[in-house]
Amino acid sequence: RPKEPVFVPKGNERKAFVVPAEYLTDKYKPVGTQVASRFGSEASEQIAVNKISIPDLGEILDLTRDENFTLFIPKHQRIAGRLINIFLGVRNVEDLIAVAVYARDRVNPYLFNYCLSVAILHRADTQDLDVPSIIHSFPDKYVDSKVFGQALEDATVVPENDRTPIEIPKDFTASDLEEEHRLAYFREDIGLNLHHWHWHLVYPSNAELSVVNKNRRGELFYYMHQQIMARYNFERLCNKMKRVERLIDWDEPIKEAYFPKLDSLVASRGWPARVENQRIRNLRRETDGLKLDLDDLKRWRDRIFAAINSKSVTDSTGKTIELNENEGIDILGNMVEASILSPNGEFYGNLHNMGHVFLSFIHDPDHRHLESFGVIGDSATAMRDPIFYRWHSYIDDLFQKFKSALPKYTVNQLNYPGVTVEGIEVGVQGGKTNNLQTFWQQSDVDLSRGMDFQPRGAVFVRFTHLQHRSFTYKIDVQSDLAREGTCRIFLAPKFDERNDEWLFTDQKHMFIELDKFKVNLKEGKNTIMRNSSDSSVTIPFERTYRDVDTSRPEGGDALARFNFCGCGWPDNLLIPKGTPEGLPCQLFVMISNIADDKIDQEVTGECNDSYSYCGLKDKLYPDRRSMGYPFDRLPRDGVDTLQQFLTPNMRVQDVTLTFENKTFKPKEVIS
Ligand code: CUO
Repeated sequence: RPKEPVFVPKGNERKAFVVPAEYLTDKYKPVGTQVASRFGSEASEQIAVNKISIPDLGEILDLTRDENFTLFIPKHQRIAGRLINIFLGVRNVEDLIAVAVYARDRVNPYLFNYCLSVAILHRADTQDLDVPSIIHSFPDKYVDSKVFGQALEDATVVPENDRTPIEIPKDFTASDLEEEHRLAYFREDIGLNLHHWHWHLVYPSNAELSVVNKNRRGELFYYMHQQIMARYNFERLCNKMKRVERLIDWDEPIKEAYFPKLDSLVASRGWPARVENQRIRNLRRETDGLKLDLDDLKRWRDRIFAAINSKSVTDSTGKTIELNENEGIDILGNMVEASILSPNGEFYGNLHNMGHVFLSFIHDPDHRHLESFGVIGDSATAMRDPIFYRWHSYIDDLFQKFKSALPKYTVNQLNYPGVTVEGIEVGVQGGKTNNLQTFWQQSDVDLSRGMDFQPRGAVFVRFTHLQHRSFTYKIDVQSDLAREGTCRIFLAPKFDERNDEWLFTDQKHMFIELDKFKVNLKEGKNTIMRNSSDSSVTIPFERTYRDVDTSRPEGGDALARFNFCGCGWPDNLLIPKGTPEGLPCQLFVMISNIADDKIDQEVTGECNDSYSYCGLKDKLYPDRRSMGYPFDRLPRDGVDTLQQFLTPNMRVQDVTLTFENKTFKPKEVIS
């Protein structure tokens, strides 16, 4: 039987809750004491749970304990919003524990985990509380289902100290006959999917207004997903494939198939697969509250395009709101996603979320086979499926249409008079200058918390992921005065899929952000040194997986503020794979004018290191420019190439990206 999430206090000591009898479900009332003593015997401490007035869970219980849960289905969003509000509404931590204990044995486990995580993240009195990573609570969403049978066997038969990690093959979802499988290492990367789950956990689209209404969240929805597309297209070029085709014709059969090979331990079912050439059909799924035609989706699309063309939207009171160059993209992001911040949800609908839902029920749109949604229907698993990228390519194109209609950046808006970038060099650990290097690396992760077995003990799985040699940027900058600036670093392939030089209007969509940080320039020559591991885009491996040794002081530190800190591009995917012969790339560095960048706020504290895609906890987004600057708009007239786009405060360095087809063992030192 799957073990549901257990929230373990800091330090991993086991504590048992002593629960008021009326909290037990009818099923457990007769055996309550035996159950309690079974689990209580392992506890070092017993905690009495407050007696509170029992909340009415109402509609929340409509989602039964053995169903799957997703943030993309409006009904699920609504009940999640209700449960989050219950968790947010209680007076103090003791009452939160009480209401959580009461709810836990009644509510769907995925729903429970999500809502309690959101509440812990947003309550003032739970800011130092840890929640185990979802990879530990629900490993079934991240690894090959075959592993669980083996893990159970190991756990039962092999003493803990003699267990060896169970190896997950790198290729388990398809063979090389399937061209799209070349990208499986990216789509199925555990850290990547954890990042995406965390992003949507930090930026829920439906909950109390104070939780949803974060600074520039609609714009960040656009930008984070735009960067996913840029990075995916970059990886495709590395694998000799052309950029993703937008899913623009929704009536055509979808050529991509996907067989996830994941089993839900909670729902005790396999995640449905999608065979090739399936067509989207109208949805009639009463239990999910879904009665929607493809025509509804098309109507929303047409209204959104009309809004983009007129650069204005009509809000729910009939008032016209202009989509201007400052807040326009933020409004559009919320409207397209859609979040509850949409200016008119009734009229502009729920395009992006429902796209996920239509695709996720393609195999059973009227529920005749009693099947649940496919992986594209859950933010924890969606990025595994090739169709995710075709859908998000469509969504991104829509945002780009809006961006292209905005005023072009003038030289004044790009240049920083008096500042010149004179040289860029990338020093690679154990490698050649300006030659970034990637390879395969194995890592181990303990899944035992997400499974129920006796005796307990760690069960590790070993998986293989992309990795790169760490590197250092050395940037020479000349400044005529002592001043501050923002250093912005991006990378793009040098040639397109035909091996031709890019037009700037195409290449600008290929730039992936690598880093962004403030620099203090002195008058004269400056040399800026910066390590790849300090990137404002990524979080380190340990934070992605939360496999830290809590007995060490730095381990305890790393556990702090997990929820928000769990958001961040995985460090192992900072650099795309490259090619064995070396993919020519262009590294772009810009020092922008601080006067137009700066946000005045204190940014010290935890988790201030992966803000590019995730923002800062409880703070303003720490860069006043439009997200994606300077590549987010069409270039000024007469600019056709990257070279022509450059102002003196920008520079481009050719680098190569070389992949070595070699697999390093976990923690093997790379020289
Ligand atoms: Cu993150 Cu479509 O929004 O998955």
